[in-house]
Amino acid sequence: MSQATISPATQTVHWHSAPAPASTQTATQPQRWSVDAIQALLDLPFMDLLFQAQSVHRQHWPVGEIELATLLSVKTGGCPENCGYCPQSAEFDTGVKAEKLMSVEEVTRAAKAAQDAGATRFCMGAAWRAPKDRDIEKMNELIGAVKGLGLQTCATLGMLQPHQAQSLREAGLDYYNHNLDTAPEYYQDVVSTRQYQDRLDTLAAVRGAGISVCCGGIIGMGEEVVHRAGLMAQLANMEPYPESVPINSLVPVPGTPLADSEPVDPLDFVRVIAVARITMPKARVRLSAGRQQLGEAVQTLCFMAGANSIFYGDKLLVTGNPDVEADVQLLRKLGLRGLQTQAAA
Ligand code: SAM
Ligand code: DTB
Ligand code: SF4
Repeated sequence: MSQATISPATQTVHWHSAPAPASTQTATQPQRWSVDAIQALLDLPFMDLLFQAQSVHRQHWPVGEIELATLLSVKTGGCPENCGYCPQSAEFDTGVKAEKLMSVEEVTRAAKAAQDAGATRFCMGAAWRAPKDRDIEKMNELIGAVKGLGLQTCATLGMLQPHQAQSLREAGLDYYNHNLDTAPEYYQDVVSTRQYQDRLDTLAAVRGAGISVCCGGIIGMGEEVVHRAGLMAQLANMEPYPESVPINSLVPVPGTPLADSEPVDPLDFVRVIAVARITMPKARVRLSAGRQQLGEAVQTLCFMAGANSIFYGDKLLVTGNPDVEADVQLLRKLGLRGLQTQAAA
């Protein structure tokens, strides 16, 4: 093993007792990932980092299996929040029009098509700051219909109260996506209409309702490496850490405040995927938005680094994604395969 390889098993380099951010530390918590330890991982020689991530991946996951998750924007645009990356905020002139919630029939048709194309998870996104109870009732119908097809269900609807999370769970929701996006200290540079703590409160409501947590962030918003480490520390120190961790590369959308962000070095994006795999070995790490701009070679490195899920389908929420045929070809070229559908498994 090279000098630079950091192994969790040795507990010498990155598991240590350095204090975690005071805002999230409790007396009963076991040893946690410090921001410094994660930054040390991000700073490893690239090959050492990738080797370590791939080794962790093989200890915890079948080799070559990739989850295919399809997204659908069931309620697009007109959002009152001002997330600096988002084309759906009503504050920015991005050309995205506000639409009504889609019908059960439309959503069922889209979910069936995704399933026929090989997806096993279907994620419904709504551009709400926080849904009203009557929105939750309508979402429950959509969730029931998608679940009825035998797909895993996921939703991302903004901030939730505990009783709303409970209601979604009872309707059959498997996962709730709610991203922390970046480190706490960089958050207000990205969005000012809510606080980091609001995100944590919703995540607690989701966890409390027994829904699996899907939580990750975005790379390429002008953040420093320490902020990437801060985000990963927040995720990895959750108890338990999220079952799904989407890592997005910023899709710069004209009209949003972050449209002119300095593009991230693709290899630095791969590093974050590797660190997600090492610090959250059993999480499904999703290579999420931004695949169109990454190209095949960098995506391959992401799989090497431990990514085992992608968004699959021609569209994310409102921006583009590699088309299904291109993804099928890429997986075939790499000898990777999608998970079996639940109905077939
Ligand atoms: N309104 C809900 C919320 O904010 O939680 C759900 C939808 S929101 C679009 C879901 C996530 O998509 C965001 O938290 C962010 O991480 C990601 N996202 C949005 N726009 C993006 C962009 N332009 N590039 C990369 N990721 C983006
Ligand atoms: C996540 O982490 N990324 C997805 C999903 N969760 C909801 C959304 C990506 C959105 C990219 C820009 C757009 O199309 O709106
Ligand atoms: Fe609204 Fe979500 Fe977009 Fe923020 S990310 S503006 S909350 S839809």
